[in-house]
Amino acid sequence: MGKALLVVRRGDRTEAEELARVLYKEFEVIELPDSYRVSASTYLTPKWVDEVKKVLNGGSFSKIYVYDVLSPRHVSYLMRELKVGVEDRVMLILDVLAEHAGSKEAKIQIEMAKLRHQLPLIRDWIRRAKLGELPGFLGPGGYAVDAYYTHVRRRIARLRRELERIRRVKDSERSRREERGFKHVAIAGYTNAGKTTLFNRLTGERRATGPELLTTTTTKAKMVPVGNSRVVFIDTVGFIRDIPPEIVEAFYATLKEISTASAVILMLDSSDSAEVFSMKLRESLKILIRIGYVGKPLVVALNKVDLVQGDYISKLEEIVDRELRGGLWSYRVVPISALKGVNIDLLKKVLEEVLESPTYRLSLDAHPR
Ligand SMILES: Nc1nc2c(ncn2[C@@H]2O[C@H](COP(=O)(O)OP(=O)(O)OP(=O)(O)O)[C@@H](O)[C@H]2O)c(=O)[nH]1
Ligand SMILES: [Mg+2]
Repeated sequence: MGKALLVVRRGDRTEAEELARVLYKEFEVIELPDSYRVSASTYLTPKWVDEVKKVLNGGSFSKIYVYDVLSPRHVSYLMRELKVGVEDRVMLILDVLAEHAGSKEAKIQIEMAKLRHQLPLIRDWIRRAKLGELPGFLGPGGYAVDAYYTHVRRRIARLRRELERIRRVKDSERSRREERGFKHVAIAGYTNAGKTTLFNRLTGERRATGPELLTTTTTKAKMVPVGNSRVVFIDTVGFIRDIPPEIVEAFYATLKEISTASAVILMLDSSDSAEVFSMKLRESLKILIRIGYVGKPLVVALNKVDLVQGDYISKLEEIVDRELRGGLWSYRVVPISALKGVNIDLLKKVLEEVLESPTYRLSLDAHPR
């Protein structure tokens, strides 16, 4: 793969670079100010288009990722102006997931999400071809684009059927386990928090872990005894800020495993700055609400305590209390190190208590705040 160019707002730079690093050995970054005001028709203003052209002329770039939501109009305009492939944030996330995808389920999910993401762009091409705005582009009269559109629609329908089949299998496995009295505990949270490391430690599995973002691309369930209960731990795909709907739909399986669980271990990375930690906590809670995991127990695991000082953990505990007190969940906080094996027994004990206590009933009236 050649070199990539990232166009990114200052505040998003770290996340964008971490994602790009998974795919490209070499990339350059153009930073827009956080206050950058998007041009409605072209995304980049003429000044910034010139900036990008200058950088493009200085090297051989195979792709530009604009780390934001782009409309079909933006993409068409930028590709015409810059004469190189232009993708947005969703595509970068999907490309990273594709890079890590091992299982058939993951591959189907990602292909479907990519095609669904491209549909509006293809529709825009068809419209332009019919208006004669794309002379000679993919054949006369837009016929080829029309045919491609139909092909993509059919392919999406086929992928959706296959996914539904895989989901039915997962659903029936889950119901069978529930009938046998197993409790499901989903390990959820932001990408790179250490979910798979914890899953491996609790279950003895050897799933791949790593410092890259979005290492895990499918869920996995494994039963182990915890105290008197038999608990099925579920490793899940990591959250990322502002997940767009086409990804959410493709990753429905992960979200379903979380929303149907008896308890969720919400993994957070204590080595993050307080600001990033709070952002990830709030984003995670928003996702839990969106998928309907409310009124149920939340065990907040402050992971990677081996990297930080004790007083910092107290500060993070305060942040968690501030966000969760009187809120939509009954919660407990446990500082752990999944990697070094710190407080794992404590975590299990807390889980046991949480699973044995009668289901927490949500009553907004009872929690005035
Ligand atoms: N120092 C330290 N590193 C940890 C700990 N737990 C996990 N890590 C590291 O953090 C990185 C991410 O761990 P994973 O278990 O892959 O994280 P994940 O949440 O499953 O990430 P995704 O699958 O990308 O969502 C790896 O490099 C782990 O070795 C910990 O307790 N302490
Ligand atoms: Mg993982």
